Amino acid sequence: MFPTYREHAVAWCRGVNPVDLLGLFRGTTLGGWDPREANFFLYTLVIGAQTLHAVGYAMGIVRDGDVGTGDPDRDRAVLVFLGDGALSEGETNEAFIWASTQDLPVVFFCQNNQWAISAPFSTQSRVPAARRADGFGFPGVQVDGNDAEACRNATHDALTIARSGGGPTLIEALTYRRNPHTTSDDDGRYRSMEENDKWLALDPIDRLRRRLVEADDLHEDFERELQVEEQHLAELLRSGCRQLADPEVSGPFLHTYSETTAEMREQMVEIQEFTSLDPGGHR
Ligand SMILES: Cc1ncc(C[n+]2csc(CCOP(=O)(O)OP(=O)(O)O)c2C)c(N)n1
Repeated sequence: MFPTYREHAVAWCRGVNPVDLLGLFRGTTLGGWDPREANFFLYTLVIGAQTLHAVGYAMGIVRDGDVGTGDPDRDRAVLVFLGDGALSEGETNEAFIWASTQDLPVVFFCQNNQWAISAPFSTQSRVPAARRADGFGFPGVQVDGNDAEACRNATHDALTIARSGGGPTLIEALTYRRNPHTTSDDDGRYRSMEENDKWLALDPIDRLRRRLVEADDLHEDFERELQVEEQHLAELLRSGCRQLADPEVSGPFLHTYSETTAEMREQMVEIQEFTSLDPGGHR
C-alpha cells in the first residue's frame, strides 16, 4: 500500500502505531515507521508522487513473477491512495500511462472529497474522476465514498483483477471534505456551510452504525467494548504525542542517501556543533 496522508484508518488496519503517524505531523520525524514491517509505505505529502512509487513497485512484482500465477499465496498487487487534486499532477498521469500500457497490478484509489484546499473539483476536471481512466485505456469505477462496504467491495474486486494479471483499475470514492483542509485553512472564504450540512447527513460512520443496528449486529457488549477501546486509544494518542522525542539533527544527513558522502558528514558535524551552542553563541 502506498498512502497519501489521509489513510489513518488504513494504517490502523495495517498495524502502524498511530502515534508514529503523529510524529510526521508534529515534525519530529520525516518518516515514522518501517514500511516493510507494515507493508504500508510512508505518508507522502508531495501530491501525486506516491502514484509513481506504486507503479514502480508494481513493475517489480511483475518482474518477480508474482502476478497471475493463480497461487493466492504468491500473487500480489499494489493499492495506492490519492486525492482528487492529485489527478491534475503530471506524475499521476505518468503513473496511469505506465500502469495501463504494462497491465500493472495496481489499484488507484482516489478519495474524491471534492476540494483540493480551496480548488473545487470542477476546476480539476470536466468529467467524473473515474472517467479519467477511459483515456488511458483501463477501467474506472465510481463508488459512494461514504459507504464503507461499497468501498471495501470495489477495492476487493479491483485487487483480485490486478493480482490475477488483469491490470489496473481506478476507483473514485466520491465523498466530501467536511473540515477545513488544515487547522490554518479558513474554508468559510470559499464554500458554503449549507453544502457542508448536506454531507453531514451522509456521515459514513453513522451510516455504518445504522446498517449494523438494522442487521442486529450491534450488541450492547460490542458497543461497550468499542467505547473502552476508543477511550484507551484516545489516551494513548494524547500521551504518546506529548512524549514524542525531538529529532536527531543528524537524521537527514544519515538517511537521505544509502551512503553518507564526506561532504555531508562535514555538514553534519557543522550543524551538530551549531545546535549545541546556547542562544548567545557560547558552548
Ligand atoms: C506537488 C505539491 N503541490 C502542492 C502541494 C500543496 N498542497 C498540499 S495539500 C494540497 C491539496 C491536495 O488536494 P487533494 O489531492 O484533493 O487531497 P485532499 O487533501 O483534499 O485529500 C496541495 C495543493 C503539495 N503538497 N505538493
